[in-house]
Order: sequence, then structure tokens, then C-alpha cells
Amino acid sequence: MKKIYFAGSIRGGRVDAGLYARMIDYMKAKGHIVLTEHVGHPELNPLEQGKDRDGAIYAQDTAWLRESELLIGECTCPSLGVGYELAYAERFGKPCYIFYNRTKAQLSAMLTGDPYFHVFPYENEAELFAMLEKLL
Ligand code: 6IA
Repeated sequence: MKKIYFAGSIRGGRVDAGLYARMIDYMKAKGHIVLTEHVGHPELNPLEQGKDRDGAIYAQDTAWLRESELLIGECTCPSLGVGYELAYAERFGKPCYIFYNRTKAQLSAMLTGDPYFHVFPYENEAELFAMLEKLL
């Protein structure tokens, strides 16, 4: 049983929200704790904002990052927040596993070029879940 920080795009775009939800359900079904379940929530409104709200979000997410044992990121849809979280997790020595669909996206060289990150390109969801199973 591991405490997982799942990172996925919110204001970067919600096209893959359904996939995030399936990944989160899978991790929970394997008995893990996902600290950031809301990332897969279909009704999360990325336009909602406010300085106070955002400050609280930043404080909570960085606390969860420090508390987590590993980070799993789905990075097909580019997100500044996810990029920030990856660098933050690296700074605190948390293992980082990055998934992206290579038929849909090219990952930033700042991620593929950093030997700290474990990068898993996949072609379809079956491949993604097979990789996740090996990892967890
Ligand atoms: O830049 P992005 O918004 O795409 O960044 C997404 C990443 O930042 C996710 O992995 C989250 O962990 C974190 N994040 C961004 N926004 C939120 C949030 N509220 N709540 C929790 N974590 C967040 C957004 C909802 C709000 C717009 C009402």
C-alpha cells in the first residue's frame, strides 16, 4: 500500500480527465492511497479561480507531494502545474513515473532529458495499464 500523488492536467485542459479517473480507480483497486483523487473528477471546473483559493490549493498540493511516496503523472495533455509538481517531487527525492501517449503528444525535453524521471511512452490504454500493473 503506497501513498501516490497522481498528477494530471487541470487548467492545462481536461481532454484526458476520463483517463485520469480510470488510472486513479485502478490504483485504488490495487489497494493504494491516491492523495489527489479530485484530478480525475469529471465536474472539476478549471475556470474557477481566486487568489485565496489558489493559495490554499498550492499549500495543500505541495504538502501532499512531500507526504507522498511516489508521483505518477499522465502528461499527454501538457500542464504547467504538472511540470511544476514534477520538479517539486524531484527536489524532495520522490520517485516520478511519467506516462504519455506517444501517438498524441511529444513530451517536453525538460522531462525526457532529465535522467531522474522514469518515462513510459505508450500507444494505447491497454499498454498503459500493463505498465502500471508492473509498476505497482
Ligand atoms: O496547471 P494545471 O492546472 O493543469 O495543473 C494541474 C496540476 O496542479 C494537478 O496535478 C493538480 O495536482 C494541481 N492542481 C491544479 N489545480 C488544482 C486544484 N484546483 N485542486 C487541486 N490541485 C490542483 C483546481 C480546481 C479549481 C480550478 C477549482
